Order: sequence, then structure tokens, then C-alpha cells
Amino acid sequence: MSSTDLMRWPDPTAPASPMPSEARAAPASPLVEIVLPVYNEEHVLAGSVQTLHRFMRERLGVPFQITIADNASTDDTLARARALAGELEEVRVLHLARKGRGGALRQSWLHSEADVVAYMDVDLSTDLTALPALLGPLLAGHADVAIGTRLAPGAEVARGVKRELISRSYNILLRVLLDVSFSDAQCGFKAARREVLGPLLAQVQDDGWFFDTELLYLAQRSKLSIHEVPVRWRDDPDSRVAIARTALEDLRGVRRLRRANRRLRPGAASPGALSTAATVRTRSCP
Ligand SMILES: Nc1nc2c(ncn2[C@@H]2O[C@H](COP(=O)(O)OP(=O)(O)O)[C@@H](O)[C@H]2O)c(=O)[nH]1
Ligand SMILES: [Mg+2]
Repeated sequence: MSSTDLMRWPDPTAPASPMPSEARAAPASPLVEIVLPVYNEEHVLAGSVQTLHRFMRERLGVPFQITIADNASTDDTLARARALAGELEEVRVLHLARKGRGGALRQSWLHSEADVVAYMDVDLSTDLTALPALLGPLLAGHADVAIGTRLAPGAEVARGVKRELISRSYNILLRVLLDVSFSDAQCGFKAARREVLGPLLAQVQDDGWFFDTELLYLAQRSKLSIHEVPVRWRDDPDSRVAIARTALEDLRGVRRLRRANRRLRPGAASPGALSTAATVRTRSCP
């Protein structure tokens, strides 16, 4: 793989881009790993993996791996994942006994040898055309973390009123209570330079749905640059999320982070005042 492959990457942040926390030259032949966390996804798994594999082979321009991270599925997901890994050279399977999407991402990323790691929901709710814009700034060394957002100008979102309301309210809450500056904590479409993830993963406690929020919050506090990509999102009604229970766990998670913040700086008045973060946000359209 030659360095000219990197030239294919659109990097919308390039001209005025903030350098990541520890600016480094982009690796000459970077490896990208996309994790697909799955729980009981036997029906969509093969189609999604094949679609993603084709997209990456034809459009990526750098070596890649796809890791199917299964937790405790009780259907045929694991067997189908293994069959896909047998068919496609770049596909591998990670199997974990304990449930929890955050834990699956944590284990996958800790075992990764890629330069840039990412994950996306297996239902491919996010249009894959946003993938180059997600990975480009990380591959070019211009950002540390990149997230898809459904809540920034340029995003096109098709989802029900209930999920839309919950999502908007949750992200407003995060801004008010935790002073975050990223616009969408929960979009299942994220990536990071692996070298910045190690220290973050050591601090993230949640192994469930709050994992994303906690990771981004800590990234902001660590002054990592977070690149936002407005995405096209088509909600898949076949959901693994128990909304009431997840909302409660999210609120508990927010309370835990606020308390931890107070313990760190007892005199400060609000998480905003406490935060050492200066997250830099850049945006690009898919
Ligand atoms: N590894 C793993 N993946 C999970 C678990 N729960 C959900 N997922 C995956 O997380 C992704 C998002 O789940 P989904 O039900 O589509 O969430 P929604 O789009 O927010 O309703 C999918 O790829 C699921 O298969 C879990 O416990 N472990
Ligand atoms: Mg979904």
C-alpha cells in the first residue's frame, strides 16, 4: 500500500484542522478495523458484513479488518459470523460470554492492532457514504476521535418521534449537566486513533449503552479533538434497546460522572467549570 492511497481520503478538516492531542505523522500504511457489535443478529449479519466488506474493498484504499463482536447471542449469529470469517479474509470473530455492547467494543479495541478503530451498528442504519469522512481525519492525523451525528446541520434522519425526542433530550441533558460539546453521544458510528483509546478505555467504567457517552466525555476532558460527521440515518425498528431501562442507566451514568467530577475538584460550581476539556469540533457533510 503506497502513501498515495492516503491522498484518496477526503479530509474536510485539513485546511483549518486542529492537530490531535499528540500530533503525529500519519502511518505510511495504516490499518483500519471496523467492529460490528452484534447480539442476536442472525438475519441481518451476512448481508451487512458483505455490504460493508464490498464498500471497504472498493472505497477504502487502505488495508482493513472487520471484526464481528458477538456477546452471548442465543440465536445462530455466532455460527454465521464464523462462516463469514471463513469466506472473507478480512473478517474475524470475537466471542464474549458476557452481554453488553460497550464491553464488546472495549475488548475488540483492546485486542486490535489497527491504527484506526471504528464501530458501527450491524443494521447499517448509518449510510456508509459517511465512512470516508469519518476515517479520513483520523488517518491523516488531524483528529483523535470521530463520531457520526444525527443532530447537527447536514444530517438526514428518518426515525420515529419517540426516539427522536429521547435522543434530543438526552443530548441536551449532557450539555447542561456535563458541559459536553459534542452533539450526538449515541450514534452507532464512531472511530478513533487507537493510540488515544488505551488511556481512555482504562477509565471508562460502563460496559453497556452508556459506554459511548462516557468515552466521549473522557475524550473531551482529555482535550482530544472530536470530529463530527453529519450522517444519513435510517432507523431500523428491530432494536435491542430496552428504552426505559437504558434511559435509567444513562441517567445513573451521568450522575456518576458528575459526582466523580465533584470529587476531583470539590470547590468548583458546575461540571462546565470543572472540565479541563477543550474539545475541538469540526464538521463535514457525508
Ligand atoms: N456485542 C453486542 N452487541 C450488541 C449488544 N446489544 C446490542 N448490540 C448491537 O448493537 C448495535 C445497535 O443495536 P440496535 O438494537 O440496532 O440499537 P438501536 O439502533 O439504538 O435500536 C447492533 O449491532 C446490535 O446487535 C450486546 O449486548 N453485545
Ligand atoms: Mg439499530
